[in-house]
Amino acid sequence: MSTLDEILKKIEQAKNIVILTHENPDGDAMGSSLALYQALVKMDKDVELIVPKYSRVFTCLPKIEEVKQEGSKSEYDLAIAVDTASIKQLDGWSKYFEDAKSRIVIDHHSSNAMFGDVNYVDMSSPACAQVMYVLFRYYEWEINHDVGTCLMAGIITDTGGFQYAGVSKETFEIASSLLVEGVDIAKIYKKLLSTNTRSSFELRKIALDRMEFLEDGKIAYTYINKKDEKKVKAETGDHEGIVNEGRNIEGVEVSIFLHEIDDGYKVSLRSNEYVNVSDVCLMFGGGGHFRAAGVTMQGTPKQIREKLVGEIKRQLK
Ligand SMILES: [Mn+2]
Repeated sequence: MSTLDEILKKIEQAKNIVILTHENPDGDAMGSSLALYQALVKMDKDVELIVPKYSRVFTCLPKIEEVKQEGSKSEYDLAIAVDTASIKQLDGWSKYFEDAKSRIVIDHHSSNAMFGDVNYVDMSSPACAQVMYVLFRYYEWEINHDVGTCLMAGIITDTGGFQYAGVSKETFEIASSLLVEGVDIAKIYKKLLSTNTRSSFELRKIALDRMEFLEDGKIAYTYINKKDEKKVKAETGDHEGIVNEGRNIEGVEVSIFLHEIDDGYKVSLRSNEYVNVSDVCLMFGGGGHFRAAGVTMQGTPKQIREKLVGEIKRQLK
């Protein structure tokens, strides 16, 4: 039996299902999990999509009002993790995954730990939403306007509006078929990629002001801490995208962005051409993609910066 058939069988056998995605969910995490959620509801499953915290920019997504902060059950027949590379990324809600009778992982991260009983991971896909689209087509699940909008949201955000490596002919074919379904690509683009909340703008200002260039300008580095966030009254997700500012500067190969969390700093790394930032993050227990990866580290921003630069330097030309 193919992996896709195995997944369908597990879904058909389950009465209740929980869908989970990674902490600090991005548009791909939200879009692909919401699309899957709608398909399972349509199959008359007792399904819950649990996302404890997400940015309010995602309130524009269809069915977002049905997302739960907490599960209603202690044990589910089936748990499906979407766009999530490791159990660690399920943070405080990994128990729903671990305690489920059966576990499925649907993802596109090259660093995926294959932590499910069945894992469908297409590392060549630029977004989990593209993987999800393949599932929808294979199972002949209906892609209506709402589902299409969620899938498109995932593809647009994870590809930075079709600009990152990994975008293929297939990506544009999917976009084209969703466009035919009436999905408003321009509107999703504007809402999710080119609209900033005021507090996220203020946070960005602080981060940009603090940006330093290291190793002959090949590394851009900046951070924000809890004090900054308090000052601008930042909300969940307001720091999203700051890491791209450094990467977009001429001559920069790697952009480092640190964001303070309860137990240290969440590190985001982006590269432009040849540095494998997933390898750098793996050294410290994280991971991701070749040109986009993350890890949580302890210490002061300066200490973390030194550790990261030491690793990155080995790959710089
Ligand atoms: Mn993704």
